[in-house]
Amino acid sequence: MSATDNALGTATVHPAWLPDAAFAPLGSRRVLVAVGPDAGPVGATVVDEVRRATATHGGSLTVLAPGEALPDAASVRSHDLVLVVASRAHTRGSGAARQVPPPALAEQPPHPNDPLVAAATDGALVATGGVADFSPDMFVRVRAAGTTVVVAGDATGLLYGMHDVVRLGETAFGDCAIDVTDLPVAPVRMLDHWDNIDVHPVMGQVERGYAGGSIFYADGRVREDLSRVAAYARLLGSIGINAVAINNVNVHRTEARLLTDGLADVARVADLFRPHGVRTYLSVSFASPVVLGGLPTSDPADPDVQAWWAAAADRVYATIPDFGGFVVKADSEGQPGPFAYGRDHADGANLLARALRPHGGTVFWRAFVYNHEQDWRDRRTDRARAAYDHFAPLDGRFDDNVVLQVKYGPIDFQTREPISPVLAAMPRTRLAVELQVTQEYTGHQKHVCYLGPLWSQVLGFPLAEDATRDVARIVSGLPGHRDTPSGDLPAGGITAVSNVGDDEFWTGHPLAQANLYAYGRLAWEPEADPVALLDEWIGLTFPGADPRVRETLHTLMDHSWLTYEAYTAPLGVGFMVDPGRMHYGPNVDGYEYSKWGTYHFADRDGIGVDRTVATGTGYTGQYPAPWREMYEDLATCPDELLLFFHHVPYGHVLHSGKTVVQHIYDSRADAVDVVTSWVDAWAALDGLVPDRLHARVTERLAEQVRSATEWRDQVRSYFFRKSGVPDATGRPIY
Ligand code: GCV
Repeated sequence: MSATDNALGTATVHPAWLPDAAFAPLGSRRVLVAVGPDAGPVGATVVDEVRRATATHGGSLTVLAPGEALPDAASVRSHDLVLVVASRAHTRGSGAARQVPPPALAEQPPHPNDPLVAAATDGALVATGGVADFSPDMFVRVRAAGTTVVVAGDATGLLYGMHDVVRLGETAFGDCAIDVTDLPVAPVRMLDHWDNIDVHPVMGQVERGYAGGSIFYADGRVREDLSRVAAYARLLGSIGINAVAINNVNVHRTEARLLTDGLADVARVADLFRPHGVRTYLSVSFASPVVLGGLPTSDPADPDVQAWWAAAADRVYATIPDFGGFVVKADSEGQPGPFAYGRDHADGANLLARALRPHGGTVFWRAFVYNHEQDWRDRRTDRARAAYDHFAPLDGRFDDNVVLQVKYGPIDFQTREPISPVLAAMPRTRLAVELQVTQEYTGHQKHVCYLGPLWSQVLGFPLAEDATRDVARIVSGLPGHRDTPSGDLPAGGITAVSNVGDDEFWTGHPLAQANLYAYGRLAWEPEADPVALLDEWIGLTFPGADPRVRETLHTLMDHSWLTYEAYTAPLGVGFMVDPGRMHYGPNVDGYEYSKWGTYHFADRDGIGVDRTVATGTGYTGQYPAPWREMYEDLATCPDELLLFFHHVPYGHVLHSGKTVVQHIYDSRADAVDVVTSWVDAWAALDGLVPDRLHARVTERLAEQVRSATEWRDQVRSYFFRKSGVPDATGRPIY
């Protein structure tokens, strides 16, 4: 089978989760689309998608143009699917409406499509007043007397509702289809690209990118042919992503100019994202007034600096009226920031926010600020403490168009970290949690590592308000105790670093597409079951495949994050990756004597970092109850985070009943056995999935087995040599 090959036998771009065949159930139906007078480019996308699907699969499309006379009820109901934009009475923050009934609604003038909704749903929606209650992006799907009806308050809601029908497939047209009201929890669902225009001598074209070159840039400029961006925008719109930052947060000289000379090119990119409901953002350099404007300073208090940013923002919005805003990495890993002028990060962020404010733009200001020039001999400085120490005192000082973007853990996207306490410490600040879809620390898209379960744990972690308010609720402005009125809690969003490049399969490892898919779906619905989302991805990506495909992919992927964790750094200690190979492969002491501040402190007696208040760095004290007490106490600290919080002897007995060192020995060896078993399981799918895809995964699995074996042998041998404790199972150690 060679579904990715065209007639000439050469590679085409893989369709990811939107192959034509996934549209067959919708495309074989009689579909009526009524997009309303203000549907704009997103409304046109809905029409185009349905046109393409019905042309491919033999259905039919009726488009009801704005102002056109409404057909009678019988002809409306002769359609199998009606997609309609109806009235939207108010614009509540998204998320909030999922949990809290909307307030009483003011009288609204009737929308031209409301009678159509009444006809299509046989009066069901209008009778309940349902169509009046839409918030942005929301849709309602009902099944009424043989017709499936999707009603949305705006065109993006309709796009999301249409893709919901695609995901459901035949089920959407069955009489047991369940009526749903759906809307995203987080208002902003963003992807950040760490793409450079110039190929960076160390980091390459895409920093921490493992899928080829950039889809945006080639040969030192924005690509002429942006067709990959258009296809990417379609993928993102289908999973509810609504914001994309198109350049690296490490803003180098050429990329800084996107804000000025490059605006026409940014506009070309924004034109491609817009029809899919995605707003474009730029990463900008805090030093822009100096670097681009020729000013002597970038001090936030300087009136010329303020005027420079205001003029820069004016030019951006004159070119791209729906521009999203800026992403900023300041005073971090060498990037310029307000500290140089004796200002703090609220001063810095507000400077940019005030320039964007007249245009409705937002600053995503990153909290990833720490000392990367630390002396490893200095045992009091703890990198984990840094973001909280810098930002928690600033709560309440940020303007309301600033979102503070906080990595999910206190260090740096490790396979296992505790949740950042910053997310609980700033109730008067709009917060976004930052995840990493690109697999910097999780196998560089050479290893199968499905991250949905990790993100699900992060978003569902009940960090605040006596463990009632989880991370998703914090970043979405939802209260913890379900009976508490929401009031005006600040909402930021969910953001992540993309894993996409110009690779034929988008993500290098074809199975890493599932991470991009799951990220978008979890950002929409954080409570979704990540394994169910994986199943959804399998169904869309391999429509009509032999059942063994689904089964095998679950075998490989469901627990692959835990398997990856089990052969790499143990019990939450983190890192142990090789700095010389861009964080790929094992190097137990790779960061032990460096300036970056992420250590394990293993000696002949024990391992781990003492971050307790009683005897360590005091980091546990940054958490609210009950987490502070739980992490502080060795007896209650969870095994998987033990070495993040405590330094313990190798003979310390875990809750699992094993000693620390025997756990290290066993789980590394067992995990490699698991990975090795995947090779045969995958080989059995030869002929059942596209040939090129099968070959690519086969090649990557071979590397995963090699690399996991290297991890196993180095980590086991390292700890045997340090501790002198033999492996009770007698398996080989070197
Ligand atoms: C874009 C880590 C990565 C860097 C990245 C940085 C960040 O340190 O290794 O490549 O820089 O995080 O998130 O800014």
